[in-house]
Amino acid sequence: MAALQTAATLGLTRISLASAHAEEPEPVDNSPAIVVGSGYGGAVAALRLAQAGIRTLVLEMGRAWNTAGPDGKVFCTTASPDKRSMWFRARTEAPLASFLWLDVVNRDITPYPGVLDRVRFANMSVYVGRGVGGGSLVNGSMAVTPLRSYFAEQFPTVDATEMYGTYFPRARAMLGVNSIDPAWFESTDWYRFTRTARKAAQRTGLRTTFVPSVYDFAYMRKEAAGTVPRSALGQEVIYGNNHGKRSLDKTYLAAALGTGNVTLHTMEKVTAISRASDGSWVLETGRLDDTGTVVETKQYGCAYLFLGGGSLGTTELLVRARQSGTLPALDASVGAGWGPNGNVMLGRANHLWDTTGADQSTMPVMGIDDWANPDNPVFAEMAPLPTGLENWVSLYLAITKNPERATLSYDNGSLSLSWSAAQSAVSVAMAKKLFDRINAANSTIYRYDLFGTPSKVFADDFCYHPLGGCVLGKATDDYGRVKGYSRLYVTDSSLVPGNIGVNPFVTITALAERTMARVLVEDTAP
Ligand code: FAE
Repeated sequence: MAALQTAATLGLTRISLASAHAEEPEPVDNSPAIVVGSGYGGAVAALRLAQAGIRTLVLEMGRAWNTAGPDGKVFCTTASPDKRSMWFRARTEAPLASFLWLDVVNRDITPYPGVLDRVRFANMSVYVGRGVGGGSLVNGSMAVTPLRSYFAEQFPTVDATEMYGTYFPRARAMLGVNSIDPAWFESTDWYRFTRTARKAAQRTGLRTTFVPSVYDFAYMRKEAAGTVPRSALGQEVIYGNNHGKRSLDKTYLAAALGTGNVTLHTMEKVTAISRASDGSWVLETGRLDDTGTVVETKQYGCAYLFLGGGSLGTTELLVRARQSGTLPALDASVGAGWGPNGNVMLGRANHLWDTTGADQSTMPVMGIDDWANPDNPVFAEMAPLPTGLENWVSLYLAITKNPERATLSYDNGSLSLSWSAAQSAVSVAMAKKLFDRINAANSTIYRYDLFGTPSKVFADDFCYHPLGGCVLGKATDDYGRVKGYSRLYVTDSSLVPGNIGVNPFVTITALAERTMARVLVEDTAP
């Protein structure tokens, strides 16, 4: 099997395995392969490169979440967030802005490299995870394989048989996907909120389905029994889980580091990429301290460059390189094809007798699957609202089949996104159509108090699922090789064309597995 060649065998004089120990200090720190970012795409790339015997450097702008704070915990809870919660903010910016219109959710905090970032554009904010593990540190763990027919529609050039036969199963196994025991689900107080939402869906004649997870349900049951520290049952999720969650630092990244071939640098942000005259890649980085100050700038070189900075991070590096002229041959479609996976959040008010429970697990396990409805395809997850008191709210994250797409570009020194309010309105109309039916069938109404003032029913100005910007088969070939340049790869959510109909991390992981399997076999010296 031909494998990725190390830089030395490529004859790239700047790239030498011994360079780190050379007597004469070199201006550039070299590795055969560099991976930018340690989310799903980056973690898969790092593991598979390392297993192929290729020394790999992973550069991650966030911190490693492996050290306990003064309270003995690595992460803080959603109920009492502190500086660990958000990426350099003076106040938290939680998705649910208010309760009973009161500003009781967010807290003033000390700016710090916290785990959740909210990247604000004109009409859309994008939540992303920061740290070793990327989005896996903050997400809801829902591990959903997309409907095969929709996957095939979105990725017409990808062999769906191979994906569903090989790469989705490989991804699910590595991620540690498991499902809730239906009998426990039916009996535990912790999922009363979901059973109440299911009842409303069933009264409407809608289909509901269990959603798999990477949260360890065996651990959750011990939490419920009181034999282990609580995490999902202790209001931990968007600011990290101290227990129970199989985040990437416990799966792919642990395996990658275990090979001995991976070096991981944290708090080091890649700011620019360019190509040297000998064909090697050059990366400029800035190392951040805990105040966000750049304390050191560095250059790294590599033969093979894998971009796993996420839809925003990867696309920013590429559009910036094209705009500044360092990578002029990038395809015109780099930056295009971006979408928020049709995300809309909303709440419904239940009748007094339809309680949701004071105890709520933070990990969703069920969705309303109306994707097959040709008039209005929507998949809506039943989300928790764990306030610790009965609140009668059924909360949902709707994923709508919104065909609108936007473009990311680099203007005046920063990333901008062309997404408009009118494009969000398309998602809202679809969510409203579904939930108007549910309200009509149950004689219920929407909640008006959850997304700030003035009363906003549909939260359409933020998303959790940024997708696209470097779409597979358009900005790259069918395996994530960036068009116009050799030995440059995208392995993350940038590849997904704006919408995938379900929560995206299983798809991102499986596509990255497919890319790595191909690249490690085929890509040899130019
Ligand atoms: P991602 O995981 O975002 O990782 C990118 C990494 O690269 C991050 O660690 C960045 O800090 C780092 N980075 C970026 N730029 C640079 C740079 N220039 N230099 C160095 N490092 C850089 O990318 N998805 C699901 O499937 N199920 C869920 O239940 C779910 N819930 C979610 C809940 C929340 C609150 C959020 C924010 C997301 C959720 N998602 C969920 C989305 C999912 O986490 C997301 O699609 C993936 O994390 C994207 O994976 P990537 O590999 O693209």
